[in-house]
Amino acid sequence: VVHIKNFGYQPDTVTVRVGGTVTWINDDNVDHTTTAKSGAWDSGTLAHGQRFVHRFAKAGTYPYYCSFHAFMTGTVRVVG
Ligand SMILES: [Cu+2]
Repeated sequence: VVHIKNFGYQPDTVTVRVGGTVTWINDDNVDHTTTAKSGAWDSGTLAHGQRFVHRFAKAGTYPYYCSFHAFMTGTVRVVG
């Protein structure tokens, strides 16, 4: 689980197995997103308390950001 808090992703790097999921939860009182740089996923707007789940089917390194606050970045590492 990645918490979106104080305009950051906590933790900002997570590692999951192929087929695993990552859940993001927005703990801020500001809208955020989790948006893959590759386009592999886009949560759309997450208001306070909302969550988004994505399943990773392929190994790789997936950088992502917040489409409202480009300085917010994180990485998902998917390992076989
Ligand atoms: Cu944001």
